[in-house]
Amino acid sequence: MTSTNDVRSDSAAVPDRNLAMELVRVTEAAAIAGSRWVGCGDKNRADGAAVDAMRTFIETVQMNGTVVIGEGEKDEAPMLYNGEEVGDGTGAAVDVAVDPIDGTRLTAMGYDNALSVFAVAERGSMFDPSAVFYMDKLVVGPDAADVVDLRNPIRANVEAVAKALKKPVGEVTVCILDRPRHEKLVSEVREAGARVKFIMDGDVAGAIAAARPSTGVDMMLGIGGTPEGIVAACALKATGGVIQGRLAPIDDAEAQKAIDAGHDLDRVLSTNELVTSDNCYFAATGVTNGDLLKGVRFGRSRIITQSLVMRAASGTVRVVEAEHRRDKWSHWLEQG
Ligand code: VTB
Ligand code: MG
Ligand code: MG
Repeated sequence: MTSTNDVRSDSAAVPDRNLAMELVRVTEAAAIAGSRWVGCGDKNRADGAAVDAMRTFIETVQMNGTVVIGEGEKDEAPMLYNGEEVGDGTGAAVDVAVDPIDGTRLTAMGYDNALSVFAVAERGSMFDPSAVFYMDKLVVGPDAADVVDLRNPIRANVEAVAKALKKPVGEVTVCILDRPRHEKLVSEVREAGARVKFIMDGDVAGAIAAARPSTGVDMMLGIGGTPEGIVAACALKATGGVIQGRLAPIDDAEAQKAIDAGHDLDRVLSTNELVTSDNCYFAATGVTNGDLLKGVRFGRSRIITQSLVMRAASGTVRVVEAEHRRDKWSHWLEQG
């Protein structure tokens, strides 16, 4: 039987629409376990706890998943490795992109903006990020989606966004990772008259914030991780808005390797090229507070989490605030 919805829910080839709701339990678990280590000063400790919790909780999710993006390689973090099979092995075959904590340094230092994220899409539909670790990105929300182009000068893009959002350029806020490599970009944004909002890490949260209303961020620009670009694309497919990405090799050797693997380094990849299928699901839970989500809060007997749950095919975005009984989490909170 075919449901009245746009996506069949009766076929094993298509993941069930409830999958996103299951994924949020996984990011909640990783965020809670990781948040035990907020401010501890050791980013691997926070990441390790989040990875362990994520691994344990993924096993309960009904899917036949293969990790294609297991962030951690670039940062030598304790990763869910590429090729690892996750889920209970039933149901549709899917690609999985995880970042148990995007912003491990933020977590360890007690700074804002750290997230736990998990994204799933039909098998074979996520861009393979192995060629190049970094990607030049441009992200805007739905209202400005049709007026920007990564190939255009910064000023042109910023002015186009201002026009699309019907506000003066001086009120356009551009989120940029605070890195020496962005010095020229930052001056160009400021010369165009827009505001720069620096983030120390966490450009998944930055990208989604740029595409969501009322976050105070209108646009994200600059070079960040390729895996994070694909994770962000999964969310953008549901919120509307676009991410445009161009591979940004760190040196000639990496560039040559990418070219040999068949990549065109001048090509601007669109949201739908980074993730080709609309059968795409996304969940994120705040670890520390941020523009996008509140972080994990500990009460005497309850732990409160805030998460986003999205499904691209329907475009539904849910904000899920959950209360967890603290005693049930003691295994994850009393380690160390
Ligand atoms: C970004 C950021 C991540 O990596 O993608 C960044 O979102 C890019 O790499 O939180 P550099 O740190 O080398 O600039 C992180 O900081 C870590 O994954
Ligand atoms: Mg990351
Ligand atoms: Mg990470």
